Amino acid sequence: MHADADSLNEIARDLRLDILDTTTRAGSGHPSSSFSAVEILTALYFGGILRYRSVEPWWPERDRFIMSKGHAAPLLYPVLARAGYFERELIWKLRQIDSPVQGHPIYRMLPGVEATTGSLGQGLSLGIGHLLGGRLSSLSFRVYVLMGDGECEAGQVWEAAMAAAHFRMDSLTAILDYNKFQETGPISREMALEPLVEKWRAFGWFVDEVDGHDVMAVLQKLKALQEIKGRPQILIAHTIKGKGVSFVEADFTFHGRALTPEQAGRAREEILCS
Ligand SMILES: Cc1ncc(C[n+]2csc(CCOP(=O)(O)OP(=O)(O)O)c2C)c(N)n1
Ligand SMILES: [Mg+2]
Repeated sequence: MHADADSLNEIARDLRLDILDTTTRAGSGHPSSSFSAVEILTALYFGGILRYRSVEPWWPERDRFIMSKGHAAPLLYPVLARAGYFERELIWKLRQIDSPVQGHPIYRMLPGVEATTGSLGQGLSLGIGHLLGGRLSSLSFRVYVLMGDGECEAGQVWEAAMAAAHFRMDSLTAILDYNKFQETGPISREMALEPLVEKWRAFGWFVDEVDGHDVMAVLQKLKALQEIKGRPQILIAHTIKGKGVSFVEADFTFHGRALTPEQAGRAREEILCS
């Protein structure tokens, strides 16, 4: 896929506007968590990292992407629509009763969603399950799992980390949206994760770090990780929760709270000027 910095940054900007507009219209959702991972998903889906066929969503050889931090669904839906999995009109039904675009992604309700997520801590285990299943069927796809840093406070993440290294899963890449905040405050205060690089290394993983808002850097790092043999890899992406809108970046209480129409107007200006 053709991927230059200008076109990817343009996609990232459009995705931020979609997150803003759909959550504001819904009157709820997680805009700041979604803004945080925009460049990561842009690199994965539109930078040529993930192998997928949106017209054939169950293509057995497809790479799997699991949005383990499922509350960032307002980012996943416009990404999947743009990738061609379904009509864009659907994104406006975010969080409506009976709509397939719920507040958290639901497996088999929407093409392109590889796992039901939202209960934090489970996505890495689900990714391992996909890969073990793939081994039984002699399929050689890759699995990418996006996790939050607060999510890494869940014990299941570390059980999965241990298992992936045990099974020598070099087709597994975790990406950590390391925005330093969870729902109720800074990670360092709620449940410190540092030293994070050393922890993942100790669990047998190959670890790299990146500026999670530099889309070309994310792309290059993800490409390089595809060459690592014998070990699962994690890309620790340093991000800013609420990235792109100054007053959301400055206020962690925007977690799980939509912007008002007036705030959204100001946010739109900022995103368009970035
Ligand atoms: C098992 C579980 N516990 C609690 C929650 C409630 N919850 C939703 S989002 C969130 C914070 C997640 O923080 P982080 O993983 O850092 O994601 P961010 O929004 O910062 O990207 C919490 C505690 C949940 N969804 N699942
Ligand atoms: Mg976080």
